[in-house]
Amino acid sequence: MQKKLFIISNRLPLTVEQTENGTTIRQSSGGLISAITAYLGSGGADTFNETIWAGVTDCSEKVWNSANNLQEKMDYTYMPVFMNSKTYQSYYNGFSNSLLWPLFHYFPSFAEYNSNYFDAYINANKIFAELLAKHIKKDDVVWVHDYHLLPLAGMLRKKFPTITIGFFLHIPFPSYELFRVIPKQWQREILSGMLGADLIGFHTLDYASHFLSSVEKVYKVERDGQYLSWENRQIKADAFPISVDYQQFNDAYDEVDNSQVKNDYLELKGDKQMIFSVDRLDYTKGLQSRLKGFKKFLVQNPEYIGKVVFVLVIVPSRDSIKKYVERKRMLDEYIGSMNSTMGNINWQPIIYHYNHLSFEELVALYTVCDLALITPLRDGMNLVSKEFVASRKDKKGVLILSEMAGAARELTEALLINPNDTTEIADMIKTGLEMGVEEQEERMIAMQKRVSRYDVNSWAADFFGQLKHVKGLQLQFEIK
Ligand code: GDG
Repeated sequence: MQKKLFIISNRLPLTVEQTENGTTIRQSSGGLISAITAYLGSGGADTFNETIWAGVTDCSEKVWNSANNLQEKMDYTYMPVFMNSKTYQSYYNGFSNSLLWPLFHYFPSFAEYNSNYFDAYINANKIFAELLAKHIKKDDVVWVHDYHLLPLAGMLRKKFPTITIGFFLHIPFPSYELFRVIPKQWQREILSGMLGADLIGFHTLDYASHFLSSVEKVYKVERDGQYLSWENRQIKADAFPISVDYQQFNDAYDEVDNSQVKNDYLELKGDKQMIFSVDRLDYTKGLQSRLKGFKKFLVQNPEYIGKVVFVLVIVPSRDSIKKYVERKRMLDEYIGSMNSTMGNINWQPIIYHYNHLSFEELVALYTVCDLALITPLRDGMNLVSKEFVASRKDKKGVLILSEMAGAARELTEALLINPNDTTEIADMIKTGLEMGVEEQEERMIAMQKRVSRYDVNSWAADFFGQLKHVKGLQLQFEIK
């Protein structure tokens, strides 16, 4: 059987720009892109006849068509989705990132309820569905990703009643108490859309249970463990903790060793200890409380003045949304004020980089730093913490991790903190910087065992294995 795999996400994993020198193509960053490209790059989807990645691009159809070298050296085919910018703004900046993102990350006061946004969200999903319907055949497998596309599986199911569809949510699914604040009609469309899939994957069992109990309450459907019966189909919702390409990061330790980039960072570090963090600019990432915790640490432990440096990398993200622009301004002011009031002529506590790092720079920083400080207020999983662990082939380094990140379920040997407790962050920074090498190694080895055992390929294989299994169950279910 010649089956195709369709991977569908809001955006394609690249940015196409037209400059005076022609068309340039840059890889975009973000958790979903890291995971899927790692999986496809390692040949994970080779059992399919062809893999097609569909998503919106930020260039016009004309520019796209002129960039005819796009498909070169790619293991998969891009299928661009085009929509007018008004629809895209209301669907992406509006419903997706001004309602679903804040609400699903437990920031209900940031949520905007705007029916024009909802209409655009449904419309944008219809544009995806109509384009895909022209290409999908009944034996193909469709894997839909993330909160931008919650209704899509339902729309595709109407067009293809027997097709295999998987859906994976990359962010938390909130408890019903929070989900129910969404207007009822929207709740119903979101859930019935997700239920168009055969298998619905989440990072943790808690998120899966929140989803199942929301379906029970909204639709009065009975569940049987992880299963639900819906429109004559058996559907499963389960946990698939996303992961990283462990081998790629572990091998990268040797690849960057002695490189110019790493030597530059080592020089910058000198005889100081180095703390490192990297995140997209987002209010969920707990950047402010991280900085407050670091400031408290320096105030409580003045002997560290001039002896420690915090390399803080923030990657621009969603910079056309007001909340993100405000956050950037607040951070700039806070960092400026900390450096000017606590630093001196020879030393600044924070080295702030507001830009994208190359892979080599990222790994060099993971491996040069003494401590990774990762403090999201909420995070579906958090891949940065797993990448840090995977890249420490030397078994050294300390991870401070928020217990509000999905990754905290697996990385239990990290120093776990409550990100709202800046005193705890300050105390843990001290504990981490003073931890003996033996304890560092013990903790790192235990975490590496877990991340290497369940890497991004196991994650995808586990998902596809269960998808096949559920589809099998579904056939029995229909025959009865
Ligand atoms: C969402 C969920 C979930 C970041 N800056 C640079 C860079 N990155 C890469 C990291 C990592 C990825 O982006 C970020 O992933 P996270 O998981 O930490 O965070 P989100 O982007 O919010 O991801 C999250 C994820 O989806 C997957 O399901 O874990 O909870 O919010 O891979 O390395 N990469 C490079 N330069 C950078 O400057 N090269």
